[in-house]
Parts: sequence; C-alpha cells; structure tokens
Amino acid sequence: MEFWDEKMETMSRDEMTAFQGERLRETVKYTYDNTDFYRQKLNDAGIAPGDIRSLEEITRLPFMTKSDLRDNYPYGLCAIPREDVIRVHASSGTTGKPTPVFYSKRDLENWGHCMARTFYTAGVRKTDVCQIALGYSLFTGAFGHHMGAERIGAMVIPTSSGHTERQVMVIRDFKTTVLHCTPTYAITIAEKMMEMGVHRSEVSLRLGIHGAEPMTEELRKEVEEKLGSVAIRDFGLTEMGGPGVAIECLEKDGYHVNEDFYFPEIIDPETLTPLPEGETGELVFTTLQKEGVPIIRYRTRDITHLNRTPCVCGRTLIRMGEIKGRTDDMMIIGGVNFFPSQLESVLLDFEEVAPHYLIRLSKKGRLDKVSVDVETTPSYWANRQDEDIKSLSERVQNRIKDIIGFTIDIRFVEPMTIARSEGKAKRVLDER
Ligand code: DLL
Repeated sequence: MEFWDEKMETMSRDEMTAFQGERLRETVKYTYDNTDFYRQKLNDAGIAPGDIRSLEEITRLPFMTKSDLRDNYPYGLCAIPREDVIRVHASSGTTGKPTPVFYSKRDLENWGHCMARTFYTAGVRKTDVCQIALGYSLFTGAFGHHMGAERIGAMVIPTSSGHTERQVMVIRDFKTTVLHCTPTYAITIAEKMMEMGVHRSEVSLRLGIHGAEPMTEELRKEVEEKLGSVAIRDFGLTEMGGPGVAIECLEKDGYHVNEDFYFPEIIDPETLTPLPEGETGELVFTTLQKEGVPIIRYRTRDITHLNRTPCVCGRTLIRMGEIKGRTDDMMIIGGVNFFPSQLESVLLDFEEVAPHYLIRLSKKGRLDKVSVDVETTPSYWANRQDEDIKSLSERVQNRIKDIIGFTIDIRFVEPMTIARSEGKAKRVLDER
C-alpha cells in the first residue's frame, strides 16, 4: 500500500476527530477575529467563538449559502490583507457576478498538497505524463490539477480545454498516460480520436481523472471503453478552493474526502438538521485550514451520503457517495422528483444510445413538460428503420417509467447534432 500522506490518510477515527475539533476551534476564532461578516453572523446567533469547544458543537454554527458569497462580493469574506493574497479564482456562476476565492501562500501550498494526495490516491505517479485538458482561467480545475500533478513530479502538459484535434495529437505524440478533464469532454476527445482515425490502442492513456460534473457509472463505462483507460472521479468546488476535496481510489467505492482540510456533514435540506451517517442529504463543508477565505458550514446543494468505514485500500478518510444531483437541478414531473443523472443512467444502459442527450423543459398550458433529445450511436442510426426507432423509443420510455416513475417524450436525433462539451456539459435546456 502506498500513500502520499500516510499519517493523515490512515489516522484512527478518534485521532481525526480530535484533530478536526482543534482545527474547528481555531477556524471559528480566526474567522471571528478577521472578518466582519462572521463576527456579525456569530453575534447574531448569540455565539462567542470560545463557545465552540469540540467538533460536535459545529451544529450550533449558522450555515452559509451562495448568496452570502454573492452579497459580500468581491472582498467581503477575505480574511487576510490584500497584499497577502497571491492568487484568485472564481466560480463562473450561471447568473451575475462570479464568486471569488482568495489564496494566501499557505492556502496554495495546502491546495497543492491536497491535489497531490488525491492524485496519488487515484494512482498518478512520477512516471506519468499528465495532460490537463481543463480550462486555465478563473476556473479552479486546471490550476488545481496542474499543481497536483507537478507536485507528484509527473510531466505536466497544460493543453487547457478546447482545440480537440490538438488534444488528440498531443495524447498520441507525447504519449499522455493520464488525462485530466470533465467526463463529457473525455467523450468529446474520444469521438475526435475516432474521427481522426486514432485507435485507442495507438495511445498510452491508462488513467483519466474526471470531475467538475457528474459521471454516472454508465457514463464512466463509456469513457473507459472509448479511451481504453480507467476513469476516476474527482470532486471539489470553488468555495472550498477547487478540486482536491475528494477523489476515488482505484476501488471506485466512494470518494475519499480530505477531511483534515474540508469537514463534511450531511443535512436535511428542508429542516437543516444533520442526518445520521449513511443517509442521503445535502452536503455541507467547513474549511479547517484556510487563511484567505475560510468558510463555515457551506451548503453545497450537492446530494450524497457519507460513510466512515475504512476502505479496503487502507485509507480511513471518510468516504462520500456518488453525487446524485444538486438540489437546484432537481426536477419534479407529475409529482416525481428526479435528477438528470438518473435519466442518464437509464438512457446509457441501452447500447443503441450514445452519451449525448439534452433534457428540455417547456410549458404546456400551465403544466411543466419534460422531453429529452437523445443521439443514437452512429452505426445504429445509419442502419435504422423507422420501426426500429419507434420500438427503441418505447423500450426506453418503459424503462424510464419503471425505474424513475414517469412518462417522458423521447426524440432520437441524428448523431453529432447535440452540442459537444469542452468542460461542464449543459444537460438541461429550460424553455419555459
Ligand atoms: O468544478 C471544481 C473541480 C474542478 C472539481 C475539476 C473537479 C475537477 P465549481 O465550478 O465551483 O468547481 O463547481 C462545483 O460542481 O458543487 C458539484 O455540483 C459539481 N461537481 C464537481 N465535481 C463533481 C463530481 C469545480 N465529481 C460543483 N461529481 C459542485 C458530480 C461534481 N458533481
């Protein structure tokens, strides 16, 4: 067994809890002393920083949401003097202003450490050639991955995202072994390889580290088959500093959370009460070692569960389940709640279906209507008869009805007509 940071990755539960408790105490005091926002928030909640003495007492602290970040744009949550900030990243934000995160020198060191630890967990080694096909920008993805691979001592190729033909050329010519990109961009790259006549046996890819958006097991299978490599999920969010929060090991049995830096909780998103271990709810994070923008009890909107049983890989770090969706992505059709990823799982289970789909939300009278445009594989499309499409639609519709519980209109469309992703795919089009 090999670890990047054996002590922290294999610590006993009691030791970890004590460590986290200590860090939490310091974080609460630090934020109180260094930001008006937290001082006000704790004062409003009637809590003095010294009241928080152990990890369990975290539940007394108020939550934070995206709007707290937005309302304090740009510097309001920054706990260090401007001249001690050495980097800024920001989440793109679908609407309005980005939410920035400021890094001190130590924050960048810790982030690099977390990134290296996660990649090492996924099997990246010094001998690897890592191609970073994530966008180098305010987005945290590329810079985080870049630092992690570099710290391991691998060879880093910063291709950024886009220019897909060039990505393929680089993969082939530089003998890339690890591809870092979103899962949907991995599919786009794989398709481009086929189009350029580059067979997966001609490339050296052995590992893909794919995050920033969901990758269902069915999509993972597609990525692995098309690229001939093992696909590992990694997870993070700008508010915590970016990727490096959690990653799967090669067992693919949950994400190992860097819980000595990012303390996770699961709450009921309606009542906001903490849920017992194993139950599914909204993921909440508290930073335990941040200087620039420390964050207490941030509601991520991501839906998952936690598991403290040690992994067979030897790590004792708490594990997080697959992200089922986001509370803000949940759709309610005919009284049934569902997430896009549930639909993806059903669709991609059909071998005739390609991993390209677009969920459309529209209005029919006063009712919300959902339909989905789906591509079939090019070979199926080329040889299809009208009856085939009709029967395929019925089979897919029935499976969706059985598994998710509602009827949805399915429209099979010509291959290559749904926009290809170079980063986070847009899976839902709201036409209401
Ligand atoms: O996406 C950071 C990142 C970059 C993670 C590269 C991994 C790799 P944001 O743009 O702030 O940060 O988006 C964060 O993306 O709250 C989740 O909803 C979603 N997300 C990130 N990783 C995963 C994943 C980056 N592995 C938001 N599975 C999060 C599902 C993910 N969703």
